[in-house]
Parts: sequence; structure tokens; C-alpha cells
Amino acid sequence: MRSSSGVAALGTVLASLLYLVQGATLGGSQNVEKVTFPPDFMFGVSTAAFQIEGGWNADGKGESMWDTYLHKHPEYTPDRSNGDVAADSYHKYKEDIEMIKELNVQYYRFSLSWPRILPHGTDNYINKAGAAYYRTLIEELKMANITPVVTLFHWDLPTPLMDLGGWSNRKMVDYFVDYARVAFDLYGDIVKIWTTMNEPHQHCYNGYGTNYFVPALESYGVGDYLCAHYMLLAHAEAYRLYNSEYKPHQQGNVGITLDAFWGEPKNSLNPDDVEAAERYTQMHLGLYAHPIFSKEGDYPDLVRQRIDRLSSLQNFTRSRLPSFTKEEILKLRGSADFFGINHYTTFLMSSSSMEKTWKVPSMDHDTGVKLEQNPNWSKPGADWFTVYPPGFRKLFNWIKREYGEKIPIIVTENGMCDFGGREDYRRIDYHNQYLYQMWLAIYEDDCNVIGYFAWTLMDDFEWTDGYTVKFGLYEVDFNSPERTRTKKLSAVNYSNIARTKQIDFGYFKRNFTENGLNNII
Ligand SMILES: *[C@@H]1O[C@H](CO)[C@@H](O)[C@H](O)[C@H]1NC(C)=O
Ligand SMILES: *[C@@H]1O[C@H](CO)[C@@H](O)[C@H](O)[C@H]1NC(C)=O
Ligand SMILES: CC(=O)N[C@H]1CO[C@H](CO)[C@@H](O)[C@@H]1O
Repeated sequence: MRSSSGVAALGTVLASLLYLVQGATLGGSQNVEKVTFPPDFMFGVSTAAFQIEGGWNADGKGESMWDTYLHKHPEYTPDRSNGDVAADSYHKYKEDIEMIKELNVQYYRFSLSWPRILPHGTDNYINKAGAAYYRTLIEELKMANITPVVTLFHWDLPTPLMDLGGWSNRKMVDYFVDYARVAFDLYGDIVKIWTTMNEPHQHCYNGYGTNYFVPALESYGVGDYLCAHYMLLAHAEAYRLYNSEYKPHQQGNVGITLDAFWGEPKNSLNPDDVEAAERYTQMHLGLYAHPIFSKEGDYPDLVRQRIDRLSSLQNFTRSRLPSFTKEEILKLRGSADFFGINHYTTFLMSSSSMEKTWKVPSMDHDTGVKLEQNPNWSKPGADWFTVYPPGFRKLFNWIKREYGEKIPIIVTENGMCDFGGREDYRRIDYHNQYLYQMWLAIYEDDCNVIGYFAWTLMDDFEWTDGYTVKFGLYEVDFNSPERTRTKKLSAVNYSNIARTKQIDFGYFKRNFTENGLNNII
């Protein structure tokens, strides 16, 4: 990780060089032929344990809540699938490493399966085979000159802990810190970049506040905030543990990965829509980011006031959003060395006090914002996913405005889903266009973005969508016991970007014309 001032200085030099390069028209008004990133910009690729590993009960692994839930509810996914085998990375990690090498990226972000290492969730018993799996993976990555970026929690909570209420139980803070300590002890000598949590917002909102994700608690407007509160506290405790006991000799960095859709006002001339979009981002990203990255700490005022007021109107004795103590506010404030952000898509936003699909209470009702898709934006795969590259740049600028330009931002996930196929020109275009918007954020807007991780290495288990949508740079044949991996065109092109640190739009346009694909963004 390098200092932000270094990035800014380098940025200025490169930006002035780049303006000398001859332009060619791209899409609309942008005039860019060569878009180059700093030589030490971090290019990587991301995965998550449950989505690729399989080996759900191999060598003493315990069950995660996703294993347990999907075995009980095969109807949860449209293809009645689960993560029992997935891409079988538990057995095929050597092939994964070959692919990562082929991609020319220097970083690989993956997550540890908590129940693979601690089958009961608690640290009284460590599964040696599970611990050894990650040790080998990390050592082989290092031998291949690939820096591991390790996520501690990417949603696969050990079932015994879910049975105690998961993140709605305050005790989870202790259990998470115990698990973090085990991970730092096992791998901290060779892992120098950690993220504690992946997308707590998606996890809490969809899993505790609705039934869209496991554990499907449907504790609308209550469980989602408990989950948020205790995940934040657990993150802070793990960060403080690392700082006091591990950082002095291990010298690594610890961050968190948050997520955000961009909220575009439905009508940018309507102040209500503009306010709605801002409110949405505060309620969904600010709720998690403000306690950690803001100067003053704690939940954003807007979030605190809105949920307090509605809770009181709804006759709750206390707010549905718990409060931090002074000590907790201090513990959380500044508890990250970098800001990990996952971003995929944008919605049009407008103000609404009630929609048919909302419950009262609920986070949707608390937020009071109606989300719609712009029919003009392409929808290449999953229903929730439309392509709007400028939203990416706007999101970086929002983060900079709210939390300043010092904190380094790492895009820990960005990528596109479709329904499969190796000639994935749309995915090439998605990465090119989103990378270009990120480049503008860096060079035109001085946003301190230092890394980009493509989601994802290969086709995987995509939560509610099962295996029906594809995000991979490599295709996986899920009908073959070998789970054969084959590179897509996007893998070739992403590997060129990672190698040259440059986007080649010229190539892209040629191929689009040859294939008769036009105007897909
Ligand atoms: C809250 O209590 C008041 C006074 O008892 C009552 O009029 C109102 O309907 C209650 N509100 C809800 C949402 O139950
Ligand atoms: C979609 O594009 C048409 C034609 O350019 C435009 O009139 C319309 O407002 C656009 N719709 C949205 C929601 O932006
Ligand atoms: C810029 C870039 O990476 N272009 C490559 C994309 O993939 C095609 C097909 O393999 C190559 O021919 C291009 O050179």
C-alpha cells in the first residue's frame, strides 16, 4: 500500500502526459486512445470461498449457514443448486493459480471459510486440514509472485453461530475476534493485506432484513440494524487486535469491503429526487462508512434521526438502530487502513413514503427511496444489473466528498454478469468502460483509488442466482466432474490491461464492428 500523496503526485505527472496522446472517439464525447494507470496500480482478481471452493464437508470442515440452508431449501435457487462442489477450488486451486498467473494480475483476493478452519465457529478446536488448505494456497500464490488479499468473512457463517442468532447476537463480536486471531496467527507471517468483512450492507439488509439472502430472517428494520451494528463492532475489534498485537511485527494492513449501488436522481432537476439519491447512499453506504471513515465517527446524523423518529412514531420504546457508546465510537473511527468498495450497478432514485412491496417497519421504509432501472441502460444478465459506467466515477467522488482524499480506495470487486459464452465482448466493454470512469476519477477528480479487482476469476455460485448467471473471466463447466476451466476473451483482454496498465479501446471497437455488436451500453 502506498501513501496517498505519492499517488496524487504520480497522478499529476501521468495525467499531463496522457493529454498529449492523440484521441479517438469512444462512445460519445470522450476522446481517449490510451488510458494508462500508474505503474504500481494494484490490478487483481477476486473470489469468495463459498462461491468457488466446494468441498463442503471435506476433511473435517463444519457447515456454514449457506450449506445448511440450501440443503434444507433447494428451491431457494432457480436451478436448485448449492455450493457443495461449486468450482471445486478446494481440490483445483493449483489450476486457479495458473489462471491468476495467466491474468498477469499481481493480487488475488479470496476469503477464508470460517467453518473450514473452525468447524464449530469457536476457537477451541482448529481443523488442521482446513487450516493447511489455506496455508498451501497462500504459499503457492507467493511462489507465483501473487500477493494474497484475504477476506475474513464473506458471508459463510458457521451454522452453530447462526443458531445463536448470528450477527444479531452481540456475542458474535467476541467469536469474530477469536476467529480473526486464529487467522492472523496462522497466516499473518505471509498475508499482509486483510479485509475483515465483505459487503456488510448486502449481508445484513438481504439476509437479516429480508429473505433474499441466507439466513432469510425477514426481521425487517430490526435484525438488519442489529447485524450492521455488531458487524461494525466486530470489524473494529479485529482491527484493533491486529494493530496492537500483530501489526508491530507482521506489518500488514487491515481494511473493510463495503458496497454501493450508485443512486442517480430520477430527475436531476427535481430537488426531491436529488435528496432521495443522497439519502439512499447515506442509509446504505454511510451507515457503514461514516462510523469508520468520517472525522466525527458514529452513524450519519441523517440515518440516526430518520430511524429514531420513525421508531418513535411506531411506538418502539427505543430506536431500532442501536447506539454506540463513546468508547465504541472512538474504537470504530479510523479503524481501516484502506476503503474497500464493491460496485456493480446504478439505479434511478426518487422520493417515496410508501411502496406496495415495503413493510413497516423496514429499512426500505426508513430510507423512503424508490429504486427504478433506466430502460435505456443495457441489462446483460441478472435482473438487478444494468450497465451505467459514469455511476462508478460519481461513487468515488461521493466517497471523497464525505471522507476526504487521504484514505486509499481499493475496488475490491467490479465486474459484469451475463448468461454465459466465451466470446464475451460485453464483459470486455464493461471492464473498459468502468476502468475508464475510474481513471477519470483518479486523474480528473483526484480520487485516491489505488487498486482494482475484477469480479471474478471464474464462473461461480452466485447466491440467489445459483449457477444461472456468469461473472467469470474463465468459464467453468459445471456439468463436468472436472469442473473444466476455459478462458473467455475477457480474460485475455483483462490480462493485457493488467500487464500494460493500459486500456486498449482500439481493439475493442474493431471487434465490435466485426461481430456486428453495436450500441450495447
Ligand atoms: C402508537 O400509539 C398511539 C397512541 O397509543 C396510537 O394512536 C398509534 O396508532 C400507534 N401507532 C402505531 C404505528 O401502532
Ligand atoms: C431514454 O432515452 C430516451 C431517448 O434518448 C429519452 O427520451 C428518455 O428520457 C430516456 N429515459 C430515461 C429514463 O432516461
Ligand atoms: C487489448 C486486448 O487485450 N486485446 C485482446 C483481446 O482479446 C483478443 C482475443 O484473444 C486479442 O486478440 C486482443 O489482442
